[in-house]
Amino acid sequence: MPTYILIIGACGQIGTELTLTLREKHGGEYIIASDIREGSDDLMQSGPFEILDATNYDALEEVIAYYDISEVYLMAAMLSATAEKFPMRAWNLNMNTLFNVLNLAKEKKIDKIFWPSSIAVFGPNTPKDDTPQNTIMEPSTVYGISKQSGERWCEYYFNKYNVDVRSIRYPGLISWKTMPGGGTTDYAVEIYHKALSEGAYTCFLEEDTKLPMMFMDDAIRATLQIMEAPEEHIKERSAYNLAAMSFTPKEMAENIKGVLPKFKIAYEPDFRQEIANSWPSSIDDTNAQKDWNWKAEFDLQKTTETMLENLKNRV
Ligand code: AKB
Repeated sequence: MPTYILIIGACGQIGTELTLTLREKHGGEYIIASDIREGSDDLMQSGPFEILDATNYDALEEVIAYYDISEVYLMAAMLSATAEKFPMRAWNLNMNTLFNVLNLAKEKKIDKIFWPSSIAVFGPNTPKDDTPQNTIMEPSTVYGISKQSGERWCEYYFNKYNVDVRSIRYPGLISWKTMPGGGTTDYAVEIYHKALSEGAYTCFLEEDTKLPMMFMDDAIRATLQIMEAPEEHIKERSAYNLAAMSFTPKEMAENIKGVLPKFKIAYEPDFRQEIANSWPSSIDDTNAQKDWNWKAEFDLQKTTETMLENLKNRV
């Protein structure tokens, strides 16, 4: 029997690439994309698409019943920078969509869930370097509080109701197909666009702010890997730490200069600096390596080459 998969938030930064990859792997008709707005042409044309507000339980249940969905990837969320501006909207979106999906699994209407967590679950009192899987968290942002609460609820639904929910703490994600929106790590994508279009970029973080980052291909691979792992291998039912590389805006700019020697960077930190200061610099992902064989393939150099190569004909 084929497995029908629903992606919620399919038009976002991760959702777009995840949908296209899953469609390539399983066939377009089995992967139902959904969002509150329409997405890119390749997404809209490669398989079924539903306009769906996943905070509405009845609407979500209807789509799940109609397509006989068994797996849900819940990628809709308000990210860190936007969430600071709209705390209640962020809380409602990030938590209600998660509860809706968890409750559908509790009711046995779906079998398996992927829900993304983030390095934002950590806070200013967390050890900054090689942040362990289990440590002090105390997030200080609206987004981080919602992600940490979400992790607690995922673990609770697994323990109490045997809901098969799996999660990763994504670092900042870098991709050329879709722009990020409203995050603190967005500079690491904007910089490539501006390097090509204007030869210069003004960064909203200070030059020495080191954050964990990952190229999108690695993030998608990790997502599919954790979802395909045998159930008994998933030992963390909150969310797994996941790492690939860590760098500062200055290091990134130097790296870009290796390809575009005339590139110039300036720094004008704004409110996002405080968010970035509260997050780890690097992440220890030993458990993901051990439990489901995680290994990143993209470092900063490979990321820069791939981004500039793919963006040069688009920007
Ligand atoms: C953000 O910056 O808010 C996100 C994240 C690290 O979860 N990219």
